[in-house]
Formats: sequence, C-alpha cells, structure tokens
Amino acid sequence: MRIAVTRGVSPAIGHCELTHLEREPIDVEVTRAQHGTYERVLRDLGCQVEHLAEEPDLPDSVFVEDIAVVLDEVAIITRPGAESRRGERSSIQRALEPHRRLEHIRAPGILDGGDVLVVQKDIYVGLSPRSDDEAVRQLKLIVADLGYTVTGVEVRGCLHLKSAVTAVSEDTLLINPDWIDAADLPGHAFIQVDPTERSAANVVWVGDTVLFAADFPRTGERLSDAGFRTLPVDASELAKAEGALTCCSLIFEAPDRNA
Ligand code: CIR
Repeated sequence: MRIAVTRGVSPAIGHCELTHLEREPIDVEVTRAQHGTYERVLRDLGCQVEHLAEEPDLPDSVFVEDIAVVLDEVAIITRPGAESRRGERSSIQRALEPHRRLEHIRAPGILDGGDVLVVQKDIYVGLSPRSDDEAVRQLKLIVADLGYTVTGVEVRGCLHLKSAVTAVSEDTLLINPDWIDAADLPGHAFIQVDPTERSAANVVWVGDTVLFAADFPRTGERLSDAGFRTLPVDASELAKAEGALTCCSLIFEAPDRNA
C-alpha cells in the first residue's frame, strides 16, 4: 500500500518564505481548495492520504516534502535551511514513526527534502541556499550500508533541486537544463520542459501516472507525446508561496509487516 502524508494549509501561508518570487496576496481558501483536489487525486491514484492538522503558526507547513526524506529502509528528518521551518519537524516525525526507522540531519547541516531526488539507488542532493555539503556528508553516513550513492549537485536560479528535475519513471527525468546540468545526473534519459515553462519540471510520479501543474500544458503535452499517462493539477495559488507539486506530500510504500 502506498501512503501520502500531507498537511492542511496554514492560515499564515501569506507569510511564507520566498526566495525567487515577489510577495503577492495568497488566497487561503483557494489554496485549500487546490490542495484538497491534489489530495483527492492522490486518493484516486490509490494512495492512503494521511492528512496532518494544519499548523496556524507555521506558514510553510503545507510543504511537508521538505521535512523528511523517506527511503524504503529509513526516514531521515531534515534540518530545514530556513529557520522558520524547523518547527515543522516534530509532527512529521510523529507521522513517520509508525512507518520507518528514523534518522536525523543534525546541526550545523541543513537540508530541505525538496533538494533530494531519489532515483532507485541514486540520491542526488541539490547544493542550494537550503542544503549543504555537511548534510550530504551526514546523509552518506546514514545510508552507508543500504547500497545508495549520494551525490551533491549544483543548482542555479531556482529554489530546490526538484524545481529543476524530477523523475517520471524509473529511468527518465524531466529537467529544466537552465537550472541544472544533465551531465551531473549520468545514466538517465531526459525529457526537457518546454522552454516557455521554466518551473514545469516539478511533477509527481505515482504508479502509472504523472501529475503536472496545469499552468504548464506544453510540458504536459511533451510528457504525453513521450507515452506517459498524465494528469493536470491546478497548483497556481500554492505556486505563489514558491511551492510546487512534489512539495505537498511525502509518498512512500507502507512497510511490509510480513517481511
Ligand atoms: C519555502 O521557501 O520554504 C516555501 N515557501 C516553499 C517550499 C517549497 N518546497 C519544495 O519545493 N519542496
């Protein structure tokens, strides 16, 4: 069974962190409606959605992806690069405890889950203002005996690694080549976003379906032309908080209790 951990939209989302965007008013109810649709789509695709209560004092807390990296064997609670987001950890830790052994990124390391792309046994970590070499060092130690390779990757012009690249299948990545060098992710096939849709590389691959942001129809078309089953999801209000589709969930397989 596949689990998706999500969290309700904070009424304080208008006070979110912003790095590359100008602040503009965010309509909380519209954001909630879009987030609700996102959760419904995940349910329709077979995920069991574990919806955590909203956090009125934590503006960015809907973006649960940044707070953990969930591998089959272990979940790593991050130490988010933005100090305002560190209070999001305790509830995510409680949510993941029943499902995984937990490890932690510790000070002085910083890591946002949005900077961590796992492709089978390759873990790529964006070296961004939110994630650093010290976190890469700690991550390597945590997964040392699990067969993963961990590689730091330079990103430019965007918030997180997964703003620039995400997986659409076991061996194919959707990429914006302006924000990351494909050569840093060797051994994979690539589909490029439409050049007019810079932020389109952040998609959620669930089972046989790829969810893409409805604002980026040309990239959606590129994916369907390449043979992928695609589904548009409206995330335009969430995007004003510099969030995208992967940010709003932690998706993983439930542990096999009989193993
Ligand atoms: C932040 O700057 O932390 C939030 N406003 C947006 C986080 C988006 N998360 C993600 O891309 N994984």
